[in-house]
Amino acid sequence: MTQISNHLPTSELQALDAAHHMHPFTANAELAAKGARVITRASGVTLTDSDGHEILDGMAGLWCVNIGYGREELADVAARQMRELPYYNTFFQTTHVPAIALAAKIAELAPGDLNHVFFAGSGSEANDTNLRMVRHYWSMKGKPEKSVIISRWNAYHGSSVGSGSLGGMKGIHAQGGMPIPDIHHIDQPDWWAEGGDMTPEKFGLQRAQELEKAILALGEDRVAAFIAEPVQGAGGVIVAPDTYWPEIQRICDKYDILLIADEVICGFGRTGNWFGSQTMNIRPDIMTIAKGLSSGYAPIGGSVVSDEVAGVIAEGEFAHGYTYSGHPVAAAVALENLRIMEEENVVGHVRDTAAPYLAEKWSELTDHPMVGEARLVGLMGSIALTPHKQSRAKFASEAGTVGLMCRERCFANNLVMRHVGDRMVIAPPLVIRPEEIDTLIARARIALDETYAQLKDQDMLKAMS
Ligand code: PXG
Repeated sequence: MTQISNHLPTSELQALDAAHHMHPFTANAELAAKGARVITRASGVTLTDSDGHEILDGMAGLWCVNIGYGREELADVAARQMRELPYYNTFFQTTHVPAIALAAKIAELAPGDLNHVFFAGSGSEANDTNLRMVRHYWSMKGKPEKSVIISRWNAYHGSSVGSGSLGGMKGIHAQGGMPIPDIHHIDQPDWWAEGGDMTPEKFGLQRAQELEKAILALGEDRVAAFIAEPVQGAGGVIVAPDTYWPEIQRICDKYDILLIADEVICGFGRTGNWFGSQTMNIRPDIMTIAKGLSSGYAPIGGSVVSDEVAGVIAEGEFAHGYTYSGHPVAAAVALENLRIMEEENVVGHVRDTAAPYLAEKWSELTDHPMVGEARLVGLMGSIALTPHKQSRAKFASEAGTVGLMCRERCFANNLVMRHVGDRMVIAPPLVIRPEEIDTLIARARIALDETYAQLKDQDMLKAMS
C-alpha cells in the first residue's frame, strides 16, 4: 500500500505544505522559508521523519500520546467501530454504546462525585462548555449575576474565543478581541520567575490569596468559578509551592465558588495519579479532559461534572452541544486506550518507576552552569535556563531567544523538547522506559552544552540588568 505521507520527496512535501497549509501558532512565512519537518511514522517513544531521522519524542506529541505510538489495538478498535457505526449523534434523545461505556468508565476513574461527562472534540471545546455550564448553573440556581470566571495569567485553556479568554496568554488575547466580558485574571504561582525574595511557601500563600482579594473586590455574588491547571503545562510546567492549592481550595469552599480543574494535560496519568487533582489534593466541581483520554489517537475531550452541578443542569435543557460530542469512533478509541492503561498499569509505571527514575536524572541537570531550577511532577518537567543561578536572573536577550536556541540544539540531536520562554519543557509518553530516559537525558545534556558554547561564542551569557 502506498503511504500518502511518504509519496513525495521531502522538499516537495515542504513546498506543498508552505503553499497550502496554515500552521497553528506558527510564523508561517518564516516556516515556509525553512521548510517544515515532516514526521512520517512513530513507534513507542520514537518519531521518524521523512529523511529517516529517529527522534525521541520528549513531548508525547503535544502532551497527549500517553500510551506511546503504534498501538495496533487502537487502530483495530477504530476500524471495527467505523464498520459498525461510524457516526451517530447524541442529540435528540439518542445515544450509542461507545459514548455510554466511555462516560461510565470516566465516572469510575474520576475522583469524588464527578460522575457525569459532557463530551467535546477537544480541550478548547470542553472549556467553552465549562464557561457556559457554570454560568448556566448559577442562573438555574437563581443567581444569574454570578457570571465572572477567575483564571490566571499565563494559564492555557485553549484558543477558541471562550477558552482563549479563560486562558491568560496576552498574545492570544491581542488577536481577535479577547478576553470576552466577565473573565478576570490573577497572577500565577511561578516562584522562580516572580517570587523575588520571598520563600516559596510565603509566595504560594500570597498568590493563592489573590483569589480571595479578587472575589472580595468583584463581590462574592458575582463570581461563578475559578479555573486552573493543577500544574500549568503550556505556561512552562509551573509547579505551585506546596502552600498554594490548600489555600485555593479553602477560598473556593468559603465563598461558594465552583472549582474547575483543567486536566487536559495533567489527566490520565501524567502526574503519577489518574488526575492532577489527586496529586494536588483538590476537589474540583468540574474537570476538563482531552489529550491523554485517547492518547491523541482520536480527537476527543469533555467536561467531567459533579452530581450537584449535573443535577442542576439536568433540571432544564442546556442549549449546547457539538456534532461530534461523544463521537463513536473517538469514544471507542478512548475506551480502548483506558483499558490498556489499566491492564498495563501505566499510572503505576509512572508513579513507581518512570517518574522516580526521571526525577533523579532531571534534578542532576541543575549541575549544568546554565540550569537554574529543575521541576518535575510525574512525567511533566521543566528546567529554567539562566545566566546566573543564585539571583535567578533572566538573560539580557529577549525572553525566549535562548530557549529557542536550545530547542534547535535538541532537534539537531534527535530530541523533541519544547521551550516556553527560556524554560525547557518535557512530557514524554508515559510508557517511557528507564533506558529511554537515559537517552533523553544524554541528548538534553548535549543540547545544553551546545547552547552554552553558542552563547559564550556570541557573548550572550549576560544577565538582564
Ligand atoms: N487546556 C489545557 C490545560 C491545555 O494544555 C487545552 C486546554 C486546549 O486543548 P485543545 O485540544 O483544544 O488544544 C490545552 C492544550 C503547547 C500546546 O505548545 C499546548 C496545548 C495545545 C497546543 C500547544 O504547549 N494544550
